[in-house]
Amino acid sequence: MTSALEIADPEIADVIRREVERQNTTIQLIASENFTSLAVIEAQGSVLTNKYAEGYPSKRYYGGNSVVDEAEELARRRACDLFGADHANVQPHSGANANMATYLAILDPGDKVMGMRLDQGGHLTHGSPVNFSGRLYDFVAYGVDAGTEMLDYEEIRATALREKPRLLIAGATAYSRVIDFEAFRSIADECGAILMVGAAHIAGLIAGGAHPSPVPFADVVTLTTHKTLRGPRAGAILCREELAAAIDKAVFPGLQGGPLMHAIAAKAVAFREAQSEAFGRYASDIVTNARALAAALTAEGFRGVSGGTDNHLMLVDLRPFGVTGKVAQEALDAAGVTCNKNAILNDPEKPFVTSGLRLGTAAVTTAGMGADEMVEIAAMIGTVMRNPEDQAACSDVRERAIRLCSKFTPYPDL
Ligand code: DSN
Repeated sequence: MTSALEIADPEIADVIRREVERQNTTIQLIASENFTSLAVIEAQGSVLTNKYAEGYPSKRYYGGNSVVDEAEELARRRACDLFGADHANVQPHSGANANMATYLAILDPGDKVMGMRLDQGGHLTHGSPVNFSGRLYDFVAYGVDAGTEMLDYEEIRATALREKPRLLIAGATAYSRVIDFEAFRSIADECGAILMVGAAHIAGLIAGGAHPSPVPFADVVTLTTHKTLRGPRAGAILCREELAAAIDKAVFPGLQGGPLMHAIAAKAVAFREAQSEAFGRYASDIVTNARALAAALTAEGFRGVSGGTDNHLMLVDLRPFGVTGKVAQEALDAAGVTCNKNAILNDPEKPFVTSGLRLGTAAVTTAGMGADEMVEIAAMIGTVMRNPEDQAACSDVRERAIRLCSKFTPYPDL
């Protein structure tokens, strides 16, 4: 049957059709991506997109909100239950907005903040000079130890005691080891800082019990809902009761206007899905697959940054292959393996080139792949890295990717 979209806008209908095909026939290893359920997609694509609901449930600026209020209440309650939090704000449109709202709630412009360096695994909103965070606040960066390539908590403590930040941020986008939130709490207490954890990447692992939770230790935890948590593309904030009013006020009216009620409904669906036992098994399988992929890549000759992984992602150093991250990403893309180039510690290459790749296993785990497939994927990556300009070798890998995806198709019915 021809859909309404195909009739109204065949060009966009065709873009969506081809993107479904791309997701169904290529291997997705971007550590921040996943495949949402059809239930999440249905909620996201619903008439809730029509509703203006500035404010919060029962305290809206416009009429007609009694129905969508229930969606936001469900999302807030489920987020609190899932993570054991006092309070949840489910309105942030993204993780960056969740972080920005947190700063707005807690800081004054010019205040000192400590966060992880972007080029050592942090995030743009953790103080990058090209981001609002680096322009509005006085960021002091911490990184990883040059030898272990892991967080050095004693070094972070020494810096925090010297700099006395008002806000200490834990959390990363390219760090493959468990983060010790209890250690961050004790550092924050010693230097008198508020502790925020940016848990976007590991939110699903936390929900599923595959990574320790920051909630008992942090004053504020920011999330995205679309990475390991497998929900819609959006953000959320969890916080202690004492900060609830300030956080809510910072999100609206401080930062955003009307909340995206369709996205909030889709977040509620994802939080419910994450409460299931099956989600717990999935979270644990993500880590098992990441370890299997990291081990298989090491056997292929790659150097794993920090020697491996405890979570859903890994960074690999491509220098043993004499290939840059940019060349690797493009060659793998052509071969049906989607991933992103990523800086490694003291990377000699520019940020748009890099010497590393970041690989994650959340999406392939959702697709049903296991340890055998991780070995196969590592072999495919190894083949492309040994022959990045060899069209025949890359075509062969592309065929292998299509065969693998035909057995593990995320959206067979789309
Ligand atoms: N762009 C996201 C990631 O890939 O980690 C972070 O915002």
